[in-house]
Amino acid sequence: MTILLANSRTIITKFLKNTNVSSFKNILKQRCTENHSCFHPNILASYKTLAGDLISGKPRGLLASSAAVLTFRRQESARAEELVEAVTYTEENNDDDVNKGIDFSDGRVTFTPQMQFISESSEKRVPCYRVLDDDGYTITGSIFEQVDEETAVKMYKSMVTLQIMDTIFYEAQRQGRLSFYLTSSGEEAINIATAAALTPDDIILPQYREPGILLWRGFTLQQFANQLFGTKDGEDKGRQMPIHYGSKQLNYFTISSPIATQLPQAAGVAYSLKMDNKEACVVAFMGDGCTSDFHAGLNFAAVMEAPVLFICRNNGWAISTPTSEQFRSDGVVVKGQAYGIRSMRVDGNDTLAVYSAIRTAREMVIREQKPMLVEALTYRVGHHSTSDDSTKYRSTNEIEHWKTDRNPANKFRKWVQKKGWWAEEDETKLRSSIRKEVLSAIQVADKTEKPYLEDLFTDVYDRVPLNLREQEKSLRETIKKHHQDFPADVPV
Ligand SMILES: Cc1ncc(C[n+]2csc(CCOP(=O)(O)OP(=O)(O)O)c2C)c(N)n1
Repeated sequence: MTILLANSRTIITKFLKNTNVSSFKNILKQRCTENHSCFHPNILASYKTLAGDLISGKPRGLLASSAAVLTFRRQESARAEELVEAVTYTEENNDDDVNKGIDFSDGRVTFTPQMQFISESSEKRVPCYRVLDDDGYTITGSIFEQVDEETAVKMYKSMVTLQIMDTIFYEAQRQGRLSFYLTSSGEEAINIATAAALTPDDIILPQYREPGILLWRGFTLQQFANQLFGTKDGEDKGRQMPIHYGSKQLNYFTISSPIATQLPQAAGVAYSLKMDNKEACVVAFMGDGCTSDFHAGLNFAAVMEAPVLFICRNNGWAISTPTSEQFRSDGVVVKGQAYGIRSMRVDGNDTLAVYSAIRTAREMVIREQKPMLVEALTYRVGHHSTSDDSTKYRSTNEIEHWKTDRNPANKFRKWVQKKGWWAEEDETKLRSSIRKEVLSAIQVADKTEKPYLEDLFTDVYDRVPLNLREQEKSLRETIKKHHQDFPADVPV
């Protein structure tokens, strides 16, 4: 799993020169940690097939002469297909002049007499790493990190807590008690399994659908409620929209509304960890919708060799934009190689797979001091936010299928139950106690005072600058004039 996508060009090139599998194993061995077996038979088999094809295949893109190129016509689409070669070029021509190549600024590039175009897609899609089948059994031969009882139960409880918190806060918004909310429904595994696979020193740059990391790290339900209700006790003192959580103490950057903001920032934060020789990495989350804007972040991280783990929650939709209108590539995973970033694809609804993938990826990022990209395939079960009605652009059958048949928490529960670590009575007890806790947090937040008006102007600068003092004065005058339009519960 860890090696399948790793620097595949280098590996394949070496493999072509070392066609027997045992020497290939040695090449892989150099790139593996001692703790992780990389020799899954399927992985070796797929490399063997791939290399076999490459060795035996004649270069299909070879044109007899340049004259043929000139007479080539657009409508000859079948011929055009012949010009498109697989991503890896063959090196069959032994002509010294041709093979001398050119020493380009970033390394040597060989010449080829073949006119080849890189295919826009490979025949096979990148497979998705999975450990648990739909019934919660581990798939035979799957390689994964063992999870002990205490961790597994904490993971399951956190997934349920996230679900209950989402249901109640969502309802509170519908009742008009909150101005905005957004759920993580369907993405509980990515939230919690990632959180469990990291250490508290890893710095999170979230998008907005990852409150589970905060929950795992000890952010209380009261703290969530305080932020959502904009109380004086909220970490941000009511200065952010609901769900824009942040916690300095828990190494969780405050969420930014403009999407993809966090990605170049992540490269910078990770570079600072590198300079300080920290045994930690940055984990930057994004949705598939961010990939239109992620160039700066990924490229910056790649060239600076910043230890940042980019996790793309590919949940199929960016509000009403389906992934088919977001990109034409094989999802997000393949984009990594174009940036020189190792990447892998995981089933985002499989808690054990996400946990194992993120633990392994994290270790690689820190040990090699390089970024990595993980694409987690999942589905946004809820509406984008309380400002959206997703039934206007997708079918209820589709939503229902993911909500029930592919529910990540249900699947993980099956596994935990089979282990004998969880029972029906535990479920009933847990659900009722979390429900009470969330409702009580809402009650407290509802009654807590809003932050003082002056808090709007503090905390950014050591001493409040003149322009902000002027703005405060002007605001106070406006409130005096139009006090009926100003919220009565904000102490002036
Ligand atoms: C720069 C920017 N452009 C557009 C928006 C409006 N917007 C908010 S969320 C969103 C969709 C993001 O989708 P995705 O990244 O897939 O995350 P998901 O909501 O699916 O988790 C858009 C377009 C924004 N907030 N910022």
